[in-house]
Amino acid sequence: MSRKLVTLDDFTIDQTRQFPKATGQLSSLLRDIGLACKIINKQVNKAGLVDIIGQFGATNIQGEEQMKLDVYADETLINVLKRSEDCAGIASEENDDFVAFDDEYSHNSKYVVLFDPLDGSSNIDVNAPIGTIFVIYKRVTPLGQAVTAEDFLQDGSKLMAAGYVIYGSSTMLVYATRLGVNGFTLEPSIGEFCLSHPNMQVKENGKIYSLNQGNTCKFETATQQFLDYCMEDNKDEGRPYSHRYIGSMVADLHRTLIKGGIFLYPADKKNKNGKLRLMYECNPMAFIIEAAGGMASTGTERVLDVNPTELHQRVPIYIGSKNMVQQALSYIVE
Ligand code: P6P
Repeated sequence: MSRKLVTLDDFTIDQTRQFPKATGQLSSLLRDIGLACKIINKQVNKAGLVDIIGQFGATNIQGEEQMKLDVYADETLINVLKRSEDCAGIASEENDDFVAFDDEYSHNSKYVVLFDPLDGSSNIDVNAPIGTIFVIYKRVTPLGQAVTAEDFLQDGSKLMAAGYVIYGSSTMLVYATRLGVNGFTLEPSIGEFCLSHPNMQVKENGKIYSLNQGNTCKFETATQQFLDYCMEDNKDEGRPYSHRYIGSMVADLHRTLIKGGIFLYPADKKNKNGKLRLMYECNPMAFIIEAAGGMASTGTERVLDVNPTELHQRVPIYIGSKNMVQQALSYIVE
């Protein structure tokens, strides 16, 4: 007997009904983000067939070559959210500064959205999984005016919701609120995200470690000691662990959420803050993994406690199964 089909709309409306005072704006915003990602999905799925693959010929604030799909995804999200009743402004990996939607309606919208429109885009040409990552904050400035930088530079513990869409062998939307983490798989025949992974939980222990091992010569001693632990021949403790690394954060974290394990992008001798961005990569993944029972640290503090100073700042990250993250951190303490 197949389970009743529950769409993302059904689910978010049911969640809203659990809070009598809820206005449904957060649910409506999640549905808007889902719509934008369905539009992006359409292009991602046929990227090999149309002249949309390859370099856009520009670079973003990170100094990274912008792939055409990056720009398309960024513009799609901005256009959909600008028309949303509930979004007052956005910030994106692809845009130097935040964008305040400067119309009367948006001045009275309650939320701001930050996103990495197409994370892992260096994998587009090799057809590896890529994704859209997003967070939703309630604005801190008064309604009736345009949002300002302080509406965006909030620490992760103030997040209202966070999620990602992974464009892989299937297209899935996973999002977390304080009520938990739920996964929805896109059913193309009806164009709806349907509940497929209710109440996702990350295992306390795992057998997979995930990092770019090519950077080993640059790692600090503590990271090298944890790597030695993962690769140690200790059958009683289930080691050596398996090494898996896709090089697309959404895909590596999705596997970690489903199978357990640890993903790390640590600081190294060259990059004192690692590579991944706090606001729209590390915070959303930390919010999701913590809501699923896991752990996320920068090595010195909880990711969600970092007080942001810049929109595109980077932090090191150790994230996944609680016991594995604690094991990795134990070397840093020592
Ligand atoms: P490296 C993709 O470019 C990305 O931002 C993340 O999705 C991914 O985890 C990381 O960078 C991969 O970085 O240095 O291993 O190629």
